Amino acid sequence: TEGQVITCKAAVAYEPNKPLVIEDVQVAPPQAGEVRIKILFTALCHTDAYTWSGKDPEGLFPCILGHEAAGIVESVGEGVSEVKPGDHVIPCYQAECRECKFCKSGKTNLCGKVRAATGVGIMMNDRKTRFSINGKPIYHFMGTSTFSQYSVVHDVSVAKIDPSAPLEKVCLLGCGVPTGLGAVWNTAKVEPGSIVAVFGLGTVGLAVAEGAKAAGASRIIGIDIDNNKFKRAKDFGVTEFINPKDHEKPIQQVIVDQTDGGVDYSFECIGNVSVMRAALECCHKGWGTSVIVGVAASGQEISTRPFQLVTGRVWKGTAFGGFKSRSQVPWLVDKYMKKEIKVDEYITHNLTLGEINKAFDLMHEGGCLRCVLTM
Ligand code: NAD
Ligand code: AHE
Ligand code: ZN
Repeated sequence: TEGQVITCKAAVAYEPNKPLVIEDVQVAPPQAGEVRIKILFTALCHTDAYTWSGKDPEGLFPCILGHEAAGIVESVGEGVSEVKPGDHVIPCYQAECRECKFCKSGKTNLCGKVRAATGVGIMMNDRKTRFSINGKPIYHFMGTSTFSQYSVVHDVSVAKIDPSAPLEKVCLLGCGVPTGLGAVWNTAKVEPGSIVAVFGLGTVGLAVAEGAKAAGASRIIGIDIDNNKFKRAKDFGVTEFINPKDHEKPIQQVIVDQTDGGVDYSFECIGNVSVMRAALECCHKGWGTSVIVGVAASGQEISTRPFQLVTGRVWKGTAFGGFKSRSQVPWLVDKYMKKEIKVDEYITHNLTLGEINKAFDLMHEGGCLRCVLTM
């Protein structure tokens, strides 16, 4: 198949919120600096639902969504040296070129090399897409487009992993689990004994709890409006639960009252700007740090009294948990293989690519964490 157009199945999003359509899609061969991957398993992340909803200013239609996956390299374009056909890989929406201003700064995991192209659904080389249906182009998404049996990505967006790792599990290391763990370890740098609050107990929030437990947090307060999330949360390290619906007072007040003035660290893992405010305001005066992980819709803005920051609270954000993707995803896979981090426990459902609309429905039902699709 090397050098040839491949026709395969993919789930195409034609319009916001309209059911995805399984189509025969033509996938062009990889050009210079590109890699064509046979995607074997993909999970769904809340961010896919967000872009599908039409609220993402970078959302373009028609497109192929999906960014939490694992597969095997089918072929590589000119000049690609770090991966070869047959390598087991995880596509990374957050690239790492090791050469740009961002990569060299040592201060961030963001990479500037291909971001302008991935934000507008095209490939850098010729500013076109590699997906089409009968000659009509289909946009890429986040530089990954994993809801397709084959996808073309930039070489700086491919992490080569241990070939003995089970791809049907480690696909989760493409987004949600690293994001939560890294928010705690890299962005907040939670210390032993800390009191932590996690808003939203989906995969990202539970990974925050898991990371906080590993960091030695003394209390991990989980907040969610879905009581179904509470049962499982204990296994991930949550020590106490609060459902804001059970309280009349604002949730930040409830937490401040229960923690002698507030938490050391809080994490917003929902994408709701009023919860972001509550997450900041439940932090302890003088040092409490709140990390925004959730992605909020276009037009939404955060607000608080500046006094909250004047009196020492810190507001931060994180993308992919601050992990450098190509360097650290393989390390996370190794940690999983050594049973040092959970992955299997986040997978509550398994379906096939053909059942993808059902998988999105599940996401909005109580209790679902990750649904992994077999391609
Ligand atoms: P999810 O839908 O599985 O989990 C969200 C949880 O929040 C659910 O359990 C839901 O019941 C709960 N929730 C909703 N509204 C609430 C409220 N008002 N108060 C308390 N709980 C509430 O989502 P996920 O896949 O875990 O992703 C979480 C968020 O993180 C999303 O916004 C996603 O887009 C974002 N995300 C960001 C990054 C990043 O790099 N920054 C990476 C992955 C995901
Ligand atoms: N296009 C969106 C931005 C969405 C966003 O913030 N994405 C996160 C990853 S979410 C994964 O589930 C991210 O990595 N952001 C940094 C970046 O470079 O995109 C919007 O709202 O504009
Ligand atoms: Zn994601």
